[in-house]
Amino acid sequence: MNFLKRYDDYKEIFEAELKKRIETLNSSNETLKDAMVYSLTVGGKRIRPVIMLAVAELLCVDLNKVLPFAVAIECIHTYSLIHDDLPAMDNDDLRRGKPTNHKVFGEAMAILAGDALLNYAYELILRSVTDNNSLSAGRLLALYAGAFGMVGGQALDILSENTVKNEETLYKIHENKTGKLLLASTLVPSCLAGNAHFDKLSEYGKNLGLLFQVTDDILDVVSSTAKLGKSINKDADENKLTFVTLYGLDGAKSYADKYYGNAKSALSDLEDNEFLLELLNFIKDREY
Ligand code: GRG
Repeated sequence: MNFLKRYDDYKEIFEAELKKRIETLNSSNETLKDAMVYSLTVGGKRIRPVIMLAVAELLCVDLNKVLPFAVAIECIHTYSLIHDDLPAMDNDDLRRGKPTNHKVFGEAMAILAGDALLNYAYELILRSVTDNNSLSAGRLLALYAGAFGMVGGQALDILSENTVKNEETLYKIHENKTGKLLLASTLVPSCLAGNAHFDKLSEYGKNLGLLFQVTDDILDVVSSTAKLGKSINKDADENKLTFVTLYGLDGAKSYADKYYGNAKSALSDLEDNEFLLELLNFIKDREY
């Protein structure tokens, strides 16, 4: 199997669907639409939609059923990055190598573009609910994106800044802030297939999320702005709780190995698992 070719194939299917959705996106004014489309199309790995399409294929779910959820999760991810970059949060000027949304459109429009992308995600999901399986897929995504998941993790991250420095908090922040959307990428297709291999995909998705975050923490120290497309060394500068600030670089690398191993074992007896196993190497060895 050629992993990168297959990744690009999934990405291409996703980009075609996204383009179609953008063409028919309704907005009462062009500036707001431009701000939404700017961040949706400014680049990015599209890893969450790619995971969804790959798991859907493994579970024999019709790709047309999962594609609205793939666009929805990328809209949710994009809104979270726009809001995370705002002065009130991480205050970043660069994202994906380009000026952040508020640098181009101003703070107020960036907040509204994020809000509109989140609402659009649920509009797409609600339009594709046709049975109990698609209903439970939508419910899971909403739960994992909100206070119980990504937003809850972001809140804990902000509340712990400069104060709390322990393993339990670190794990809780990352399990939620980054982990829950990645976990949703593996579980939405399972829900669409009537909870097929739910436990295995859950174990895989949780560990993949932690692997993704520990790699992100490592890259903040060892990479460059040119490669990452965003500022580096922010975690230490801002006294953030990360795998590197808590355990040092070597300690963080050991955690990456642990989560990699756990994710791999979770899928060991699943047929056609090659792409999802190779994806773990892609995440661990990524440079951006
Ligand atoms: C503001 C509600 C709210 C939540 C923000 C996701 C998030 C929560 C903040 C982003 C902070 C951050 C950089 C977390 C590290 C992991 C992460 C989500 C990285 C960015 O995701 P990628 O690498 O980005 O998938 P691309 O650009 O490839 O889409």
